[in-house]
Amino acid sequence: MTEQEIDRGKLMQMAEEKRITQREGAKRLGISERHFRRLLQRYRQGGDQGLISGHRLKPSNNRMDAEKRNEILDLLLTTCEGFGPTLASEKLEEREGIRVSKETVRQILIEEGKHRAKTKKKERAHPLRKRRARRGELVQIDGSYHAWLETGVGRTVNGRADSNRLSPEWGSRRGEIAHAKQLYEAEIAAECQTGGTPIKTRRVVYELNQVFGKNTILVNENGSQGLWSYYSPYYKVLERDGVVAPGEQTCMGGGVMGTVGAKLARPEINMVCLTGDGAFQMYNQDVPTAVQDGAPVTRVILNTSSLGWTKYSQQLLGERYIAVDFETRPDFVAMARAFHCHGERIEDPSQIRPALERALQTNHNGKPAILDVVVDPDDHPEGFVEFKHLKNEPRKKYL
Ligand SMILES: Cc1ncc(C[n+]2csc(CCOP(=O)(O)OP(=O)(O)O)c2C)c(N)n1
Ligand SMILES: [Mg+2]
Repeated sequence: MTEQEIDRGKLMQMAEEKRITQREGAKRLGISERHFRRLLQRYRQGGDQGLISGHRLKPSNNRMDAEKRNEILDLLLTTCEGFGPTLASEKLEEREGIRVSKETVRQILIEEGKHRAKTKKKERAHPLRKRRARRGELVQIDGSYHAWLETGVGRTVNGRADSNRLSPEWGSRRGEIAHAKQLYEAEIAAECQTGGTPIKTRRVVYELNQVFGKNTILVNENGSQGLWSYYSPYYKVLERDGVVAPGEQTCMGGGVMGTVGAKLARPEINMVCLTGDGAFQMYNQDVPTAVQDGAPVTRVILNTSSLGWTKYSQQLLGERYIAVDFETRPDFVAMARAFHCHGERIEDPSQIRPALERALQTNHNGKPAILDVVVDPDDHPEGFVEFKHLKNEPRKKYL
């Protein structure tokens, strides 16, 4: 039985049991009430089997008679030998006055083993990419729409050139870019010395990178302040696999807990998680987990006393703030101590580096650390600001 016949059987049964009316059944099957009654009659007499079409396995009424078919077949094998269905159908009409569709000719030839039906080409799920140019090609591995390099050398932040295939002009261009990069990095270094309070997150990120250095894996979170660590050279990933980056729309707290797993997997590497206070509070039950499982990691809380990302989105809407500020400010240092971790609160930029050094040392001694850094909630990375504005203006050309 076909699926359609099975469905019909179910509806017939429902109609018999008076759970639906005949009108409703007919409507659901998309047939007339009269036809529904006819089917119901057959169902009563023969059950499900009664619903099977009487034409099943019988030759079609429009079938060509055997004599005519043989005549055509003879011609196809003699005067039209070797012709494909289309040509054979044309020639049969032209020479013999026999009108027969190319499809019928095709079917006859297939039945006689004289023609092979074409199999439909499968669509490629992963089409091949276009061939690439060979010479002077720049293989861009990380890019940005923002004019990071103000010297006019383009918008690429980290590019890698395939040096075997470079055109001769590339030599001077490469020097130019290397110089621009140097200037840019010096500019960021100066910018990350910014003093004053509240602390600018870029400074925390920069100093973290310097203090923890190589042999470190950074586990990212997805708050607005944590974003500073996504941008090089504020934070430079110094190791292969040196960062556990959040995927699109990560669950907040994924990094806070994930850092424990990462440490257990790679105990020889320094493991640090940069997290917002919101994300931290979603998974702060994993503070004792780190102690219990022997995972001496550092969590640096970028404390804005708010769900900063969401708050900024609300600010752009220009209406009101709702459910984004933490009016109760937990004492994260007390919490750290309660769970046998090292804990410090940092409110002044001069405290950042020594606190990071102590946290790292504590980890080396086998104890997890939590640094609660009070940061400026309104200082957002340029890329984030632009991204947020673009989201409000989706017609811009690169969205
Ligand atoms: C479980 C979950 N809820 C909501 C979000 C959406 N979201 C992304 S960032 C963010 C706010 C993050 O706040 P916080 O961790 O304090 O970082 P801040 O933006 O203040 O730097 C929210 C609500 C999310 N990613 N995951
Ligand atoms: Mg926050």
